Amino acid sequence: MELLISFGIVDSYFSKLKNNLKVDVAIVGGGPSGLVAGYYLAKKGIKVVLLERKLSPGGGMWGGAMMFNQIVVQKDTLPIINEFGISYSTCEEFLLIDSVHATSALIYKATQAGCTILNCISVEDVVIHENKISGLVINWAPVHREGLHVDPLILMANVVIDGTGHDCEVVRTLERKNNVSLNTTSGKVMGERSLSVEEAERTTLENTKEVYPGLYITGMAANGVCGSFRMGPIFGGMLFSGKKVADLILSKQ
Ligand code: 48F
Repeated sequence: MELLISFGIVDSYFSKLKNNLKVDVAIVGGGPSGLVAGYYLAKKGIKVVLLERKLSPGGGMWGGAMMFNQIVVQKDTLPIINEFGISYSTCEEFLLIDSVHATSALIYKATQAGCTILNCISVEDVVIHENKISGLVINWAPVHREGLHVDPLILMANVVIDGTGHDCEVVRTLERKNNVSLNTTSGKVMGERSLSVEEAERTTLENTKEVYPGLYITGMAANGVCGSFRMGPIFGGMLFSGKKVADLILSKQ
């Protein structure tokens, strides 16, 4: 009995890992934008893996605002909210949603559609072949946290999405380690600006794009890379951005 449990977990985990070491799309970061992207890509039959450094995917959505576990989205997100089966109440032009309910719905629907989530894994670098991103360098998140000198593994992907939120870690790493010009107005990571809700929500969508061959940006990473604003606990832009990045990638298949 005891050995069967261990064999079952080890065999099935390593078969899942092995099956996802070569994918169509690798998403870095399991915040709302990454989860929505994973759902829409998987739903269309794309082989997609999402890598999340924390134990729980969901990013900044669980905590609502200041740990008050409610979020706000604009009413025009209703098609996405309904697609994910999320319940809501209304207040003027907004939907009010329990953040735990919403976050778990995004995780459930993304995995149900076929997006594999590998948690507790940190992305520490990218793979570049002929000036195109071709994969990711991954390690156990606790290896980084403990400062252990342990070499990583490599995961190959036709396309990578940076959904790492405010820190836009994948694009920053690409820029720091390589002499590259990005698809931004300065050619560089421009850095996030202070809070301005309407402009931030609008530009999140505009900034969702391919920023370097094979590398797309979504969610707050898009605004961080392109020098736009933060918006606080309103999540419509994140949902729309995740859908847009999926649509952009699907249009190239
Ligand atoms: O920050 P996060 O929720 O990203 P998002 O989808 O949404 C932003 C909102 O939550 C909120 C906001 C808008 O309303 O301002 O902040 O843009 O989730 C990013 C996820 O990426 C993970 C991190 O743990 C988090 O769950 N992450 C970051 N860097 C890495 C990573 C990395 N190098 N490797 C793996 N995961």
